[in-house]
Amino acid sequence: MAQKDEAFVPGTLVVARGSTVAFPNLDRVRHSIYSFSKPARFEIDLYGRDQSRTHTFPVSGSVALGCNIHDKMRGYIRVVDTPFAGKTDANGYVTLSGVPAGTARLTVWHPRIRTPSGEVVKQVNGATDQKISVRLR
Ligand SMILES: [Cu+2]
Repeated sequence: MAQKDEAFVPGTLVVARGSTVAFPNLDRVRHSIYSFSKPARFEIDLYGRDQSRTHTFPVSGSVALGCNIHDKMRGYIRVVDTPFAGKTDANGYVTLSGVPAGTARLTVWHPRIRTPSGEVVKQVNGATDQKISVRLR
């Protein structure tokens, strides 16, 4: 999750629980990244150009990132405990391969979904549901 032109790049990252994420600073200015989100509360002291820091995410959930210096910087890390996860493309599509047959819970998360968890959950069947659409209000 780089910082470039005073923004997080990519703005949203999906990682497996237990992953360590690098935060390389590609800007000339210094950044100080923090999160107040329940799955990962942390703060990284100021660091400068071409330096990097890392943080490990042992708890699944949604993590909103900010920068103590640049208020407008927003980034998101979705920590998942399933191999069947992914980030949608610009059109809102994602392909999950190898999903086993049987019922499953499909969770869609977006920082601007207006539910307390930012999630919409749908029961699906891995054997028969080939294309699933979830309408977000
Ligand atoms: Cu910053």
